[in-house]
Amino acid sequence: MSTRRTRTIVAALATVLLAGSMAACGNSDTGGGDGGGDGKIVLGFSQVGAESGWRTANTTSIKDAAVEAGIELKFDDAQQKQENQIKAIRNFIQQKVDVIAFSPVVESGWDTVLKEAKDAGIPVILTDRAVDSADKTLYKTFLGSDFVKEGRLAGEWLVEQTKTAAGPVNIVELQGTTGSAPANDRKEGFAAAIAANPNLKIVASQSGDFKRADGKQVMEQFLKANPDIDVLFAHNDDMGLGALEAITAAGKVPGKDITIITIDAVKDGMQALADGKFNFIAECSPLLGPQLMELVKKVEAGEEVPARIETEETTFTQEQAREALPNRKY
Ligand code: GYE
Repeated sequence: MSTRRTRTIVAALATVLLAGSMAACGNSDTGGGDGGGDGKIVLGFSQVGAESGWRTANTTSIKDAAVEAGIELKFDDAQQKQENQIKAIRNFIQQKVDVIAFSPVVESGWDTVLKEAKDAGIPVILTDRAVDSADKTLYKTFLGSDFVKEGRLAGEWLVEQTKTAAGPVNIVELQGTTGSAPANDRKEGFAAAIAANPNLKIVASQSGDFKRADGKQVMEQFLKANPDIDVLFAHNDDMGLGALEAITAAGKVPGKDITIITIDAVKDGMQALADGKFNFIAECSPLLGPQLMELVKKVEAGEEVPARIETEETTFTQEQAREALPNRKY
């Protein structure tokens, strides 16, 4: 056989093999779903909304990570409404996506739609926020933070700071979205941490829906009703940032007259902390995208995944915020 002919046969064989392996790879990627068409895994993702800096960073992380992982993302913004999320999930089921992921706006009321996804054979991943469903087989895994711990870390810092306080310490609390896992859990963790100190008193506690404008408005009411507020505990940076405006407008100095503790550690929050307007932040990382895409690939391939995967987080004082801020990604 001539060398030329041998080379042609080898080249032809290689092409066949390559095409074969590509087709095989395409088959495994499409899994059970037929939503993609081009062999990519199709992920339906229902986001809570765009209520905070945390949420914006989370959305960016998820969209970027999907591109990076070669996953086709169908993204829906529920505008903080559970009914919109349920509708989006039903749409994803109808479109036969390969995997559904969502960040449930509140904890309760998901069993019916989760059952529908399960019956359709579409695996569901919870990300960021949890559900209170008793049936744990309705979803594959949860990826997110320990919100109770975040609240506890915030409370423990306050206990330490007020160890030598002479009189009572009056605390107001801006809660996150009513019924949401982070609002329930952060409240619980904070309350548990300060429970043994009877001089630490929560004098008012109300939802600001994790939004800046609501944080401002509720803080205005708090200030009117309570002349002696010593501490604000806000369940996220954005509500704390809104509250800053109300505090300043009331002629008080944030960070001095009123000690401010928040959760998240997004850029604007970290800036307020570095500037001395906030006093302490417990971090909650929104950068869940890359880990989520890994999980999507695994559950789509039918692999076992851990029931709960928690994000590693830290806390920041003013000093630490000044150090960390230049390298902060979000
Ligand atoms: O802390 C808040 C956002 O669910 C952890 O939602 C998330 C929370 C976050 O609106 O800023």
